[in-house]
Amino acid sequence: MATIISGKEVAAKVRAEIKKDCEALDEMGITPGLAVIIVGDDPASRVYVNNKKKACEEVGFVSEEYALPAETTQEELLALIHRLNGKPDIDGILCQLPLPKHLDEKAVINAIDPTKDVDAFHPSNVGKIMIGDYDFLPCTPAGVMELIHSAGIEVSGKNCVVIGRSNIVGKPMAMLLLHENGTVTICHSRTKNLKEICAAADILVAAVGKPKFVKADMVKEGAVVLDVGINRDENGKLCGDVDFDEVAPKASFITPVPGGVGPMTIAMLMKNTLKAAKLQNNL
Ligand code: BQF
Repeated sequence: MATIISGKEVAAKVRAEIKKDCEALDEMGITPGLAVIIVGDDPASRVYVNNKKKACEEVGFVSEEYALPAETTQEELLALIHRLNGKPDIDGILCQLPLPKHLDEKAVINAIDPTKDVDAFHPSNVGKIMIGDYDFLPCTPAGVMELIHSAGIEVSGKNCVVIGRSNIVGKPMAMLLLHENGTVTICHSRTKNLKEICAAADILVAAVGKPKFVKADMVKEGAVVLDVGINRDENGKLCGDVDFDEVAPKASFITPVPGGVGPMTIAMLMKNTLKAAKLQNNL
């Protein structure tokens, strides 16, 4: 039976360390500030934005919410971002995704000052990650790596399989595992023999976006299983991309949903915001 890695607990430790750092900045008259933009009223996005604001409050950052109506134009949204780029008390800027479909996500990401890009979605930050010389790591992959480290798991030389190839999770996740000398395979909707490839993984990261997609026959005995998914099951209950009840008995380590990768995503956002505040102040 697997050891459950509690993202909830690890995230609380990370936030406590950030809070200490923030108190040290406070003595220099610096308070990290995060601007969170939300467009429209998607209920999941509302929950995520609230989680981010609450975390800011806990660690001692100032957060500013910019809640824009769903009808906001591209020009209005870009104008807000430009204003925040020039606002000295704002160190980090994020625009909650997905955006209503009349808005251009790529243009929005490109508009954010890379030194304030705490999601690390701007092409210049993505490029830096690829080289291994970065200021910010994307929050979810960084959170997964922290969970791996917290459990004392060695990545070097391991067979790592990432299911999912999004720009936000799958691709950067593969890159971070590669930086730690994992042998990395990325699987996706066109992958042949997905089951066999997953079943050969020592470290399996599920970022598919399908409830309980990973079944016991896709997991090697003793594998480490990290579940990035946030879905609702047939009863409307939160569940991951991994069928936890089936897979947990086979795995050596597994992350739950909720309380696994999710809280780490938020903790890593705080880490990036702290870093951004240090960068803005030449520290
Ligand atoms: C937990 C996200 C998909 C698309 C856009 C804690 C979060 C989630 C779960 C959270 C997510 C997912 C976020 C738990 C932020 C993670 O206890 O299990 C926190 O707030 N997340 C987001 O901002 O955008 C998303 C998933």
